[in-house]
Amino acid sequence: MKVLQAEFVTSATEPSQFPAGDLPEVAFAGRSNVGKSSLLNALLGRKNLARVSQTPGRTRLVNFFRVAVSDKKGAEFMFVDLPGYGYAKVSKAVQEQWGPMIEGYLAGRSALRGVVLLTDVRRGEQDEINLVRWIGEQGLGLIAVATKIDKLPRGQRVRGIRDLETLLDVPVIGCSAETGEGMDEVWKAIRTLAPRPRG
Ligand SMILES: Nc1nc2c(ncn2[C@@H]2O[C@H](COP(=O)(O)OP(=O)(O)O)[C@@H](O)[C@H]2O)c(=O)[nH]1
Ligand SMILES: [Mg+2]
Repeated sequence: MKVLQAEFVTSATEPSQFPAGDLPEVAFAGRSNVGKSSLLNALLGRKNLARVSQTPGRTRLVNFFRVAVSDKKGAEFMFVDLPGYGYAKVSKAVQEQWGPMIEGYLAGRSALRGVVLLTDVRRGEQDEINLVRWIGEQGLGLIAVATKIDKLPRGQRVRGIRDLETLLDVPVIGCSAETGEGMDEVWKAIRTLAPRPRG
């Protein structure tokens, strides 16, 4: 499989600005700074299509990217980079505005097939446990990913991923946007997710 095309479509701060939704969508969700934009870039083989920020909590927009991959039939879909949650330095008012926006998108978007939920392999908290459950209840597919595994010494990675699987009670794919580890596995999961309507 090859990525034939990856292009930025639009940024939205509210649902009225979302694009038509005529392509199957895969959303990337997770705490601020967990590596959502980096994973998206790594999957697409692009350096800075989704902006990677040095300052956590910066992206307040829902960013849409049109993606085409080579396939027997050919396939097109939309990747959606969601604003991160849970960054303490962002004012409470802003956080309270984010939550409903993201929740509204995830709950109401009919083009949405599933969510890639990112958790730092060294963290994983109640927020992620709640999200896993909630995403399931929404009839959405879930791909749970442990990010930044390059930050763990090799000997601790399998254990780190297993611990996260135990915590979240779902299979977890270990990833590094830095080294490219796990990208094939995530792609495979996305490809099985994308054609299926939400149930
Ligand atoms: N070592 C390492 N750093 C990463 C990885 N993914 C992201 N980062 C770094 O983590 C920071 C936040 O990344 P970003 O993609 O902007 O996170 P986002 O806020 O979830 O979109 C940046 O400094 C990235 O360079 C990874 O797999 N390994
Ligand atoms: Mg980002």
